[in-house]
Amino acid sequence: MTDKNELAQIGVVGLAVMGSNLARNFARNGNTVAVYNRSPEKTHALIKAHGEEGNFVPSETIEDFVASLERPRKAIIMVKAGKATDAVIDQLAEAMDEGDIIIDGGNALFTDTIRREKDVAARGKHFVGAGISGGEEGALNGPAIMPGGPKESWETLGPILESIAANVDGTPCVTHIGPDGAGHFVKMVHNGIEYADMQVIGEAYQLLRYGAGMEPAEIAEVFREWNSGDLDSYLIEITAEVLAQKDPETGAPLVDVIVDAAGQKGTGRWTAINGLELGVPITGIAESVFARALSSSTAQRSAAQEGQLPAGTIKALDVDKAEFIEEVRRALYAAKLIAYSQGFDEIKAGSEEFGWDVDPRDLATIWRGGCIIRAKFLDRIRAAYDNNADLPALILDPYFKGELEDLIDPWRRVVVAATQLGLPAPVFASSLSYYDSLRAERLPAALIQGQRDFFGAHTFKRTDKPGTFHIEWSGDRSLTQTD
Ligand code: NBP
Repeated sequence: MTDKNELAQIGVVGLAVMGSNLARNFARNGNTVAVYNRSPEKTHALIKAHGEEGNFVPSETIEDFVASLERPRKAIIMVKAGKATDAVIDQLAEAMDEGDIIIDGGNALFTDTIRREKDVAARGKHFVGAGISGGEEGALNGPAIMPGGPKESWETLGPILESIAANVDGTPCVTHIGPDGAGHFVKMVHNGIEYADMQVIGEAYQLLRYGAGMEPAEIAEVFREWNSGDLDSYLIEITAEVLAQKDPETGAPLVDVIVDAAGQKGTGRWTAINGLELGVPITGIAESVFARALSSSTAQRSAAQEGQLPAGTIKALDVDKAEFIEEVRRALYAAKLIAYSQGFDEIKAGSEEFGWDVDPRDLATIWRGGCIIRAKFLDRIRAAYDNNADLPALILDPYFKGELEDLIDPWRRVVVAATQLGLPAPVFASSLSYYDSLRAERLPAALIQGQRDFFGAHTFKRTDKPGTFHIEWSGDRSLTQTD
């Protein structure tokens, strides 16, 4: 149903797949929705195909669109991230009045969001950068939404966003994350964790396929079973679906006909870059981004295969298949736990750096539904932060420490097995090194400090007394205290 005279509670600009699904979600949940797209064909197509699902108010100009919104006006931008978003923000800010709210629901870089909020605020309007996860299906049926921006915008926006968000145990998967770029920052790290989660699942598959010699359909059954335990999650569920799928053309397992090169241009890469900038070791996420980059290094890969780089001694799997499957499950669980723990570390560091005061419990709560990393496991993460909001690391929560007791030995054995089988398991292995580094009483950083003092007089601290010291390396090797 469309009615040009009715004022809309919310508007959506950009009616490609995400925007039109979001608009339908608003309409289906009782909101009157103003809709506008740069090229009117998409607006017409939406109204033609779905106009009966609720109240839509279509417009062909941005001015008409703005005029069709009730005050304070609320418009969500769902256009291509980058320049298109800036162009639409400018048009909306021009046409809107003081106190109106512009929401960017695209995958913006959080530093762009910080800049945009400042610009829009200077023009007397509110700007909210909101991360939206769940892909097309989530946008239509209930995404997880991570809005940043001013708290007072949340007061106005909260109820309408709650009306379309996913819902778990009566709790909507949306909450105000923090000021300015907090929402897009958290969405970025969510996607980084998603990269790592997908990569560890991939590594488990690789080991079962080429280590234990299992066929995709058989591995699909294993993943189905895993989905009923600790690993219960959307990503494990869809992995089983993908592995069970046959290619409609050849009848071969679909996974065997898909080119094994994955892209890494967006939020995963940003998460890794930001981890480096903040000095947070998000090894699982960064290795996942590198694993995708390596998969796409087609020329190097084919040269390495043709030139047959030496493999060394490869040993066949020497454990029982059922036992190996269970050990791989535990290694996957452990590496996943590390990736989440590191992702939460990055959020904590970002929150401190930018003064956002992000509550990790909120994230564990809203990520339980709607988004790509939704998982039973998030209930445990929520409980961990409920018990202690200032946990130094998620893996130090008593429940997860208990889990690690059961996981650590299989995890070590699986990393050894992957090495002996000559199979890559970059996140399984690097996560274990991260874990052992955290546990280690002494790290080789002491030696590095010694080297730095040797070649650059960078000085060092001592374990036995305060102060900063230097050795006269090219002289008599005496110790001097520099402060
Ligand atoms: P796209 O990212 O493919 O963008 C297409 C839309 O942008 C169309 O409506 C297009 O209008 C509009 N647009 C462009 Br391009 N340049 C414009 C300009 N200068 N002025 C006005 N409009 C312009 O759409 P999408 O896949 O629906 O994604 C929308 C946003 O949601 C993106 O930021 C994306 O990163 C984010 N997101 C997507 C997913 C997903 O699963 N796809 C998930 C989560 C978040 P036109 O029709 O006139 O060309």
